[in-house]
Amino acid sequence: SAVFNWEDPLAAAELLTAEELAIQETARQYCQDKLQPRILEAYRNEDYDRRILEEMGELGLLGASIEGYGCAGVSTVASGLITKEVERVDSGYRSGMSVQSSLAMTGIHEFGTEEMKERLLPGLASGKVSGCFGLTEPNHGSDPGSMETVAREHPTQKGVYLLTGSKTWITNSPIADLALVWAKLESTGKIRGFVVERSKCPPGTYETPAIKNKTALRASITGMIHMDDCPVGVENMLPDVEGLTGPFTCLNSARMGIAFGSMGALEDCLARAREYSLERKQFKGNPLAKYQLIQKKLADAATDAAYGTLAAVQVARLKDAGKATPEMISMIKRQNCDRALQNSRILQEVFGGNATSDEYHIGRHVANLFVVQTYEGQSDIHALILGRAITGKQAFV
Ligand code: TGC
Ligand code: FAD
Repeated sequence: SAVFNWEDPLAAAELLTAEELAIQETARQYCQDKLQPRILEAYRNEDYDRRILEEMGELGLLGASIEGYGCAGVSTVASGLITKEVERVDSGYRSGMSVQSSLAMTGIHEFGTEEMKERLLPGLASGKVSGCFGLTEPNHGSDPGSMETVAREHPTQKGVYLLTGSKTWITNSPIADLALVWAKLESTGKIRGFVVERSKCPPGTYETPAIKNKTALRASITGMIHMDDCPVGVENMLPDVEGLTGPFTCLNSARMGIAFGSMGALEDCLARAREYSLERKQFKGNPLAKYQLIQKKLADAATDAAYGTLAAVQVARLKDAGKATPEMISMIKRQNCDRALQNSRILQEVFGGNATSDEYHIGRHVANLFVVQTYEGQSDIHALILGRAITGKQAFV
């Protein structure tokens, strides 16, 4: 007979294939055995271990939903479950994976030439080559369509573009071997994607200073990209896309990952708060878990995690069936990030003063989830995307 499982209250596992469950288990084992023991020191020291990408590559976790080119070719659901397991440990580790897989690899896979895919994707899939994604600029975050970075044709060298401009808040930029950078073509004013390979940039044309002393996502390295007439050959310009459709197609994939990932972080907060509340006693030897107000906090978090996971699985299935729309992805990215952030803040209260110690992990998730709610389209921006779809009225401008 059916049994209630607080870790999967609405039995989302019933919706998964045996292969998807096996992939999730592989990812979970890796994350719990190899990532969890590293996270405290990484977060304290603001240190991202570059080897993590190679470890993930060896397990087939990078670009996992891509077919061929050294990638695993699994379902969007399986890929989401991998993301969920990584973010159960830390949103910063998931960030490092997202920019490699969903942003850099997806862009090259969707819009690159066959030659480009064969040249670049296997290295990225193995994690031996690291990638990042440069869209946001110092003056243009929520409104990337106003970007100032330009690509102009080299005055004398045919087939070469010169990129000039700055990108900021770029995950992995200081360590990335290549960057998928979005710039406006000077001749047309249209946004195009360029793969900038660090090793091919002359000194002084491409700099990637780190942004230090972050208050969140400290186990992920973040930086800027400054380009000053940085030469990029036409063979590294994505040929098949023009305009914001390019970066947003990559973002559809990454936002889907975040919808799953944020639920992993929330589930970790819930499991830790539950355990703490069972052990901690206040007032006549009663565990906190016995008090109604504590139980409500746990019930709310379990409910939101269960609903959010079901919604993510549904939209991922629709994506594989070719029936998902960007608005659906906006809805689950927004809702799951909002609920993860809100519940993690409430669950933090269960720990009392101990929440202040990083050894209880909850404060780290809370700080991280603020960023997760902000990047890849801040929550209110997704509300406006949905509002536009519901009313037909544009609120941005
Ligand atoms: P809008 O008029 O809406 O659209 C312009 C063109 O783009 C197309 N498009 C999409 N295509 C595919 N998928 C989507 N989701 C799309 N959304 C829009 C659209 O069809 C149109 O095409 P065309 O051919 O007609 O030109 O453009 P807008 O300028 O009004 O956009 C406004 C808005 C708010 C929707 C958009 O700019 C937005 O989403 N802003 C949020 C910015 C954002 O998400 N930045 C993310 C940066 S990357 C990042 O944060 C990585 S963190 C990674 C990590 O560490 O995990
Ligand atoms: P702004 O656009 O200035 O927005 C500030 C506030 O105003 C937000 O709350 C926003 O919702 C609100 N707002 C803006 N416009 C409107 C409006 N029309 N109506 C109502 N409210 C509005 N970017 C990349 O390209 N690549 C990366 O790898 C990457 N990694 C990141 C890693 C970290 C740690 C962080 C913090 C950010 C990263 N980003 C990355 C950037 C991220 O995508 C942006 O920070 C985000 O899109 C928001 O842009 P902004 O910070 O410029 O905020």
